Amino acid sequence: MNTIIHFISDLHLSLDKPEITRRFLHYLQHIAPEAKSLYILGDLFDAWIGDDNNTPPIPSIKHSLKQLSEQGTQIYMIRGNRDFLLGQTFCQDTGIELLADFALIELGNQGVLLTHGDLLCTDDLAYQAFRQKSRQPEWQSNVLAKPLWLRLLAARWYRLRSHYHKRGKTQEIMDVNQATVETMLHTYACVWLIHGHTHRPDTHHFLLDTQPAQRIVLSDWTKERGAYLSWDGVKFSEQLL
Ligand SMILES: [Mn+2]
Repeated sequence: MNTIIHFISDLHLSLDKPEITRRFLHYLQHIAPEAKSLYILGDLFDAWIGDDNNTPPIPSIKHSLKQLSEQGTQIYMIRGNRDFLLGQTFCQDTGIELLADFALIELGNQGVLLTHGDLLCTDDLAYQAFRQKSRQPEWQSNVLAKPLWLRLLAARWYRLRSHYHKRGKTQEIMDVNQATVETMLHTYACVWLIHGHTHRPDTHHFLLDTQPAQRIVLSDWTKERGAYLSWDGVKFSEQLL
């Protein structure tokens, strides 16, 4: 029985980074089919302005995702802070199943908590306030009702603004808050956590009460390299592309 499971996040696919799109299409066509399941833990796209946007490179990405799911790899997705507007139409077009912001899965009889990671960065109060506002149905339907050209323009402006805002924030504020990590592990009664978002790939070992716990941070993708975390049924390994 196939027990291989892949995890990826933070590809930030966009028109101006064709190397990453190329690498991702190669991954979907030649590597991901070995996996029983693929979990995409958010920020697959650098910006998602609505499922009605089919400007490049979105059609080729959708096509390869659909091919992969039709070949038998079940694809799950947790939305990130960049692609939180991704909706059911995209999922129907690709065969992806959307998961909640926190999802508990089981690997080798161990509960593993999955999340994008932005909800763990509770020291960034300004971001958390924006997040709360932008998850309201009224806020989202208001945005999605705008014409596509206006949303494309707004996304460019938002990316510039985000770059500008980040410069003023310390590294600590933009990393996860350890107390929040422990609260979530307690809530879901497990000791393993996998997330992305921070672009600080690592495996952190710590004690949750008296139990050994671990937090795996996935790699972001750059022009130079991509990466996926692979579970082979017994252990994890990071594979570079
Ligand atoms: Mn993110």
